[in-house]
Amino acid sequence: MVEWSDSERSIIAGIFSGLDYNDIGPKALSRCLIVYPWTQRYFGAFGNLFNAEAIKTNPNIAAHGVKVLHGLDRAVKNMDSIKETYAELSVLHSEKLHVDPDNFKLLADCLSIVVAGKMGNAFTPEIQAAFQKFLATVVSALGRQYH
Ligand code: HEG
Repeated sequence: MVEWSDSERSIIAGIFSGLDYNDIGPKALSRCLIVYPWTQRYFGAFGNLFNAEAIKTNPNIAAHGVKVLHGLDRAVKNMDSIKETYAELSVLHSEKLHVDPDNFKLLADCLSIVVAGKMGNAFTPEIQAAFQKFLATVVSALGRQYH
């Protein structure tokens, strides 16, 4: 099990309490689809993804970006049982959605970049270290039910 220090816990709680999900979620997901275009294949039913502008203004993508952040919220609230918390979501991504688990890392990296851009100088190495550890734990948990 991943161990969290008090400082890491408060950093993670602090980052998420300051996040505007409706802004950050859509930006992180659309960035992932633009930077890594092969990730678009899972969103064929989401409408126009023709170019970067279309992706950034697609309301279905925006809504899904918000949904992903709410999904992360569950890990923030269950820091000591992230693996269990995501067991079902991992099965869904594996068996129903057939999402390649490498993509979790790509989306996590895009989220880091968007959060870093938003926080500016406040995104110190210490804050980044805790955030990367959190995201790595999430990525690992989401990839857990693949076989
Ligand atoms: Mg996934 C559905 C969370 C990465 C593609 N994703 C969902 C749902 C949640 C979620 C909460 C809704 C589940 C439900 O309906 O019960 N996703 C989530 C997280 C992360 C992630 C927390 C990683 C940080 N997802 C991810 C990636 C892809 C992807 C990288 C593809 C590149 N997710 C995906 C698709 C759906 C979900 C295609 C179904 C969307 C729909 O049809 O509405």
